[in-house]
Amino acid sequence: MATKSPRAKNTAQPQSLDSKTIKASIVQHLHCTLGTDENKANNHAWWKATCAAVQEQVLEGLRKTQRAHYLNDTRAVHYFSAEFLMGRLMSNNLHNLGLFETTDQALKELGVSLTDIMEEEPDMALGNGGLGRLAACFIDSLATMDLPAVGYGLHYEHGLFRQEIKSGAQIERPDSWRDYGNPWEICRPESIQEIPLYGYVETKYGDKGRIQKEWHPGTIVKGVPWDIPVVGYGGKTVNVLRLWESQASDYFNWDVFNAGGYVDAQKENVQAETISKVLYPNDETEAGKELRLIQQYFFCACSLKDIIRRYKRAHGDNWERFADQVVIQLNDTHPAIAIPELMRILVDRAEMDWDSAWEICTQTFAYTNHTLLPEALEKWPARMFEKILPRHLEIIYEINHRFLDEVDKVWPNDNAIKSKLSIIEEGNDKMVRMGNLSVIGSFAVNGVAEIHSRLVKQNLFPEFDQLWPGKLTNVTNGITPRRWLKACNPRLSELIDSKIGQDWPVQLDKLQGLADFADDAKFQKAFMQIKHQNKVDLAADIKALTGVEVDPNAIFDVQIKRLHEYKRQHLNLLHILALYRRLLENPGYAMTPRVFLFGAKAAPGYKLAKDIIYAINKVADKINNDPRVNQKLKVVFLPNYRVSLAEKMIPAADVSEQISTAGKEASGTGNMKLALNGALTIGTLDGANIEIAEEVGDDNIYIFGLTVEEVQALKANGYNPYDYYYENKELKAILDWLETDYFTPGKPGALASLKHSLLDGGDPYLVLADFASYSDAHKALDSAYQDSKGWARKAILNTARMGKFTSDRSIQDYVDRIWKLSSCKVE
Ligand code: GLS
Repeated sequence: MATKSPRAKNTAQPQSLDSKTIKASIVQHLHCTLGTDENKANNHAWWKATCAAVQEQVLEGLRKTQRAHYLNDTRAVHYFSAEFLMGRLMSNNLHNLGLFETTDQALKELGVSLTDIMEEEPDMALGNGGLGRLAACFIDSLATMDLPAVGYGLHYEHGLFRQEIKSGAQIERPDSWRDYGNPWEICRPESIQEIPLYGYVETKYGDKGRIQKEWHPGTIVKGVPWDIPVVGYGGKTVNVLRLWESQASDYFNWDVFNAGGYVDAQKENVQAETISKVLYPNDETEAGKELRLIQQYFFCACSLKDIIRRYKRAHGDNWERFADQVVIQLNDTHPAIAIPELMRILVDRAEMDWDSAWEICTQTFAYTNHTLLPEALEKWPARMFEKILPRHLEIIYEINHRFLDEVDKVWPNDNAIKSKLSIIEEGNDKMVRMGNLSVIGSFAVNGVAEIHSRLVKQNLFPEFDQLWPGKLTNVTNGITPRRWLKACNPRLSELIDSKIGQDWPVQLDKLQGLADFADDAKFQKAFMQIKHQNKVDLAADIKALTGVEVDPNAIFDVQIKRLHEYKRQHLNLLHILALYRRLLENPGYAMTPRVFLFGAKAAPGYKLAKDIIYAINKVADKINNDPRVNQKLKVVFLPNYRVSLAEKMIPAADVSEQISTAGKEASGTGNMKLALNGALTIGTLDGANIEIAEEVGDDNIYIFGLTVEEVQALKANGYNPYDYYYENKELKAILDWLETDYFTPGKPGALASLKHSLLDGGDPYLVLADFASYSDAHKALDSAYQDSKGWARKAILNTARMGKFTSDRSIQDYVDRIWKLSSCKVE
């Protein structure tokens, strides 16, 4: 059952700073950095002063780390990601530095509450969901494990939108996380890069008939790096997350400016600065917008220049060791443009022959696939490429041409295979397939959970797997237990410390030791009391945020993730409606009081997702205000779900909803966070749920629904949702209910789009097919909860058996299977 996996060897070594020193440093910053004093300072000022005091320690670590990496000329991984969903940094940095308690004490002595001032910190929401948060967990693990690593991404001025709920509907507001500065980041003007865009390519004939290509860009933008130090647990290694901000290049504007075109020059500024203005709010789907491709190229080009500058400092113009020193992990296809960009640098700028350049490229890049959803596999119109990156399109054609020659050797004259594997999708509007480019240009490709990687091999890229056996592999996702247990659930962490010692944050397998106490009445009581206390805290937050009162004695049933049909928040909603009906029809209906909690943002242009949010809120309004049922049933949609809200909800969850259609959720990581904090999963055999079930055991998880094979078979045989509608009376009644004005008085049909998507729309995610089985699983779960000892045992075993899902294990898998990196100790 429990797998053995390598672990980071660090244990948090509290720094030697005492509370007196920290206190003095905070006060000093209050006076000298913020120009205020203890009497005038508000929480925001205290927060900033405390950040500044902590940052002093962080920067000391950063300096030592950079020196150690430089002296050892280490091989490093460069994690290229369009998203890093960092959340807040103060608590994390304090815990990782081993300074949390001391700082808490120092502030207490100053009459200030650390918990309160931490609330002042805006989330760094530079990501959409799982993919971006995974990147954040990974850089935490990399630093913790003393691995030389740099995260590269975009310094968005506005992160993921702030969600407000008005009359039940989602409203998007800009996220202004940096309005009052970000105390954790440092601008590095000395490392600014200039990035060309647009223009045309000139063909020249050099010595010995050598053809040379010169790209004459139409414009140049400036990339300004902002460094966010990433503190490993134990505080020794401090790596860097380098995020690029776009600015107008001085060089470009100078002529316009001199010609008296002040206003025009300003216009250019605005255009250049648009590049890093906003995070695209889509998860899983791509907008196909020009600006998005420019964003991708901009941060990849800046990052490659940065890497090459550093490489050249140590190795001059000798490229031979480049792939020994540099590995670049592409987080999805978003940074795939880095492949032709490196080719351009090597062939056009370094004048290397194609084959040698390709050899370097394909030993440098590795690619992680995060989804099988066809709409999420990026494709760019070739004509858009031609306009923005004309030289890159030529390079892609050349890569493709040579690749198809290889394909022809294996499958001679097989045009069908060629057109399937080609980077270029032919048609009226030729498209560049970034997935194929990523596979062809990388030495390793991984999926993010066992089942997902199997489907990548079998369904998405089967011929690539045949062509290059062993290139496609699996690395199951993980989460950092520092943020997702130690920092967010201090009560439980303390209890765990008292039983198994303090190493578990870096050796999560040690949690297995808790299994010995799973039947111990005293431990069960302590464990469940902590859960209860966390629920009391969350209930207070719910009241403050929504006005809804919930009873902490009820089951807290939590579904928190992006809103998407495949994640099936509407399946959850249909079940809630079933419970509501059962209670109305039979007031004595036996069920444990339950609070259903949702947190979810919908992409602004995703109409049905927004309709589902609206439906949840309207149903919630009705149920919460219906005295016939509201002692037993409550529904709460918490607005503006984000990392810092997750940190409050997860420790308070009894039940974790992981109910995607089998085969659709590549892995999931919220499933891991919730189980780690003692929530029981109700879920399908999808993504990492399968591996969670293997770890925790069948008795400690509620699995329901169709398997991947059954989903495929049902679809192949012609799925008809009406079969379920007519057959299941309860289901029919619920769906019909949605068409009335019961939940939207005076507005009949306001929730009808949901019903239509499930019937006339063909129910693409098989909600109706899985409904009965889901409802049965809930019944089983409810009766299990009534046995409080049995439930406590299950909850404890969930926490005890989650060792596999530390992101340290994921990183160790990447190191062993893909990166071949060595750690570098920083003293
Ligand atoms: C995602 C998947 O949907 C998640 O299942 C996965 O856990 C995550 C990280 O691997 O990546 N893919 C995606 O485009 N967004 C995601 O969250």
